[in-house]
Amino acid sequence: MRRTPPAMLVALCTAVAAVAVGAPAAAVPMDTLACPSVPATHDPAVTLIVYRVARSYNVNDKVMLSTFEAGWVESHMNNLPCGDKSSLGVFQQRWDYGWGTPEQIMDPVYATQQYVTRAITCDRNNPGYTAGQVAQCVQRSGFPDRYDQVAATARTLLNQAARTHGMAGGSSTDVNGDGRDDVLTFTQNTSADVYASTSTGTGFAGTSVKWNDFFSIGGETASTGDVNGDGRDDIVTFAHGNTGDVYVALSNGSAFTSPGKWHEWFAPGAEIAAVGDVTGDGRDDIVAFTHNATADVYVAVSTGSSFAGTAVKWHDFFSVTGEFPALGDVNGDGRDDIITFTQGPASAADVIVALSTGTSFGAPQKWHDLFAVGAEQPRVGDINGDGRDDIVTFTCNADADVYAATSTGTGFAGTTVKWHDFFCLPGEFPYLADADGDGKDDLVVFTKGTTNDVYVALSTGTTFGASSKWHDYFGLTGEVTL
Ligand SMILES: [Ca+2]
Ligand SMILES: [Ca+2]
Ligand SMILES: [Ca+2]
Ligand SMILES: [Ca+2]
Repeated sequence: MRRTPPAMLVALCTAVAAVAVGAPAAAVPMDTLACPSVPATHDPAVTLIVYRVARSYNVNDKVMLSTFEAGWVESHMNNLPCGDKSSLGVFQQRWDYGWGTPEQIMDPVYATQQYVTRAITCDRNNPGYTAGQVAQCVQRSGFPDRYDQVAATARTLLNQAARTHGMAGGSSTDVNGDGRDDVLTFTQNTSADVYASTSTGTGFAGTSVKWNDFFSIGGETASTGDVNGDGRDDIVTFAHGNTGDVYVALSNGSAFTSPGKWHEWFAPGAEIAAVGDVTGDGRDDIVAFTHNATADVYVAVSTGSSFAGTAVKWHDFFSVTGEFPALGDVNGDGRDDIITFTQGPASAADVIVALSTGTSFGAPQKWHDLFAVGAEQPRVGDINGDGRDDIVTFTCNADADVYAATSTGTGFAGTTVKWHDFFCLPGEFPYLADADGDGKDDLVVFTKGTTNDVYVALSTGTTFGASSKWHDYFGLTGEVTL
């Protein structure tokens, strides 16, 4: 448990490096150029892929931080096609030192797998190491102190990636089809359990009621939706990575049964996935936002037993990098529309909508010009029960304010209208759901942390009432709660 002195660490890693040196390949498979310069800023797509892959190994916080420290030091989190000697990629791995082929190393999924598996071993064998020492143990750099020195930057990037991974925000969830929304938690650890707690109208019932015992591992996007149209919400998980697999487990009213693959190539890599009924046939479909400079939006429609065929592009420029995409039926025609919160400062915190036609999303329209500023947490739901989805934003800071703007069918009305003045503190996860089944979406928050409580504040149609505790142990830190 004792920290290894830096000198010893260097000696150790030098020795490991010497052992690891193999005979270089006979021919250089591709040009390995010295980089003319390294970008000053990170590539958000690479950063999100690194986060998702590391989560898929259930890494602890130290190994996760070490991964981001190494990625920042080596490439500023960019997939560099160049580097020192034969170094390539986000972690500047060397094809002639046993890290894989150049093509493999230039795949950020593969490169992260290579880093993380070694880091897990280093951490296990040296429990006293700092995150930076774990990074050095893997990277064997000539500059061993650089990793710990960038801890603050690495932590910031890590938090940003975690936030981006959680975007789209999910949708309210009625797993037993009684008209009252329930709560779910995906543990996303090695057990990958899914627990549900059903609403009684005044509380969430049951503790540790497992509805599935292996669904959605870490780094996947866990979501919900009624994909077969039987009135009960099912669970959907997006694997991302290089497979783009989408799995579904249907609700039978008391469990999620027999997971099956419903699509083979959807929302890979750093794309953002969401579930909603964009065609208006009563079955929820899947939507992917590429969330990059191209900002394409793809849809695969539910047939009731799969998501059909190849994903179809429904919009070619919506929700660029850094924005917060979401789904909701904002005009009340029964088809879910796409929404993006630009999340800039107050001068650039717009809400843009593109309405579903049933076969595509129409032209983007600005529906609000001051909503969900900066790092606020926006959500979409029908809070006044008129059949049109509205927007809600949570500051989730010490003020814990909740603002809302209601849909008129052609815009969101209300600026800085506070619907609750103390709901969602830092570290908590806010959500909208019709917990009491009166047709109006209510506030739900998972406190996580040390208490793991679930609080609800019911909508009156014009405000949210007092908070009350609906469950006292549900949804732990690190779990995905919906
Ligand atoms: Ca229910
Ligand atoms: Ca269903
Ligand atoms: Ca609509
Ligand atoms: Ca409404």
